[in-house]
Amino acid sequence: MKTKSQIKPVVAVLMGSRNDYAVMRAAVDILHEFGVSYEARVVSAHRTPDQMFTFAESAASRGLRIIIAGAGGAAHVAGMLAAKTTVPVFGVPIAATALQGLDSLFSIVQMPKGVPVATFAIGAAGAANAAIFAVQILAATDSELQAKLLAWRAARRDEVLAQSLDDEVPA
Ligand code: RP5
Repeated sequence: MKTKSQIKPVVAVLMGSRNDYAVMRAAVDILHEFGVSYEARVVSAHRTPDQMFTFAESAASRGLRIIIAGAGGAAHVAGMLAAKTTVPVFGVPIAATALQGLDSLFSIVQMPKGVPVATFAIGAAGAANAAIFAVQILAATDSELQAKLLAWRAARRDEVLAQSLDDEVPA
């Protein structure tokens, strides 16, 4: 059996600061739940640009299939990664400044034609959805993962069907 450090990650979860992990954890939790191999690390476009480019340049040869990149403020990490690799990049805006994530949403979503970043919602919902979307893409060529995904969706459906307002609404 391979140890965690021996398993090659297929998804990378990057973030501009350790402080972003409070949000990006939602992506890690989903990948963990589905048993998708991943790595999570801090890479900043502004503070570690050389490391960011080295990461992007080696992403494909290291076997990464998807990069999820979260950042707040003037969030350039997702776009700059996308500029340096053809591995698909999913961007997650994080509310880290007085502009509450709108700044990072606009920074991530307004990519020039030819260098796409798939942009998700601001915050933890976006981080979780980025990971679910990664699972959906990987599941297209992995029947075991597809079965897990269908079971996960069915569980979400059953949760809603079990919800009742009987104790809340006036009789
Ligand atoms: C961005 O600046 C990071 O993604 C983070 O959201 C924000 C603030 O960084 P810290 O000062 O919390 O490290 O690059």
